[in-house]
Amino acid sequence: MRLLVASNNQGKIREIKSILEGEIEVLSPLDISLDLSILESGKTLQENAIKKGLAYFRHSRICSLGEDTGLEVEALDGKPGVNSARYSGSGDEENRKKLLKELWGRDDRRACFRTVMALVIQEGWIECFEGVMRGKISRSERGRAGFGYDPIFIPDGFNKTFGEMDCGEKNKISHRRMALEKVLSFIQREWDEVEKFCK
Ligand code: ITT
Repeated sequence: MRLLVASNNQGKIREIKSILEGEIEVLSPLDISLDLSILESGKTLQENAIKKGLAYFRHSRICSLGEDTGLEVEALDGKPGVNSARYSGSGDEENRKKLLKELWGRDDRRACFRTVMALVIQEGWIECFEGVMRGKISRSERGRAGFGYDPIFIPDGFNKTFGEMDCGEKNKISHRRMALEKVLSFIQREWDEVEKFCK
């Protein structure tokens, strides 16, 4: 089966390719020379995931996986959430700085990463899956691995940030891994129907 990752985020694509290695042939937009820019205007992660998945499917006719991820911080009433990519109005580094500043002096640092994936099998057949990783926001940046908010997120059960883990370690436990396991078991369960569209 071939699956197109409907994303321009190279960090995400790397992780998805690595998690699905040996199971599914994963393509990135670059692999098929597709250059799309999708406006993430949805109010929910699911809306945005579907929007991305559908847009890539319509341009490629290849089964596509849209993904939208948000970091939800308890003390900020779930923000930045669906606006995580645009939190500071600038890039990843500014986003992390802004979040650390907002939480400065606060003891409640609980947060979670939530990923919603939309598997677009054909026009009119879309399946959504969610993965959640709970943890807390560190007091400062630690580690350079990963991408996005990884250097300031400590997953539950660990004393280090995702930024301090090698990618194999993050990929074993992450929100993305949990959502992808659901995607895989759906495809295996429904293979007789799915293969008609996704081979
Ligand atoms: P696409 O829409 O092209 O997929 P994006 O970077 O806009 O790329 P999201 O909207 O899903 O993707 O990401 C929201 C933000 O959360 C963005 O700043 C990401 O860098 C960050 N992010 C997503 N997954 C992450 C992860 O596993 N670890 C750390 N940060 C992550």
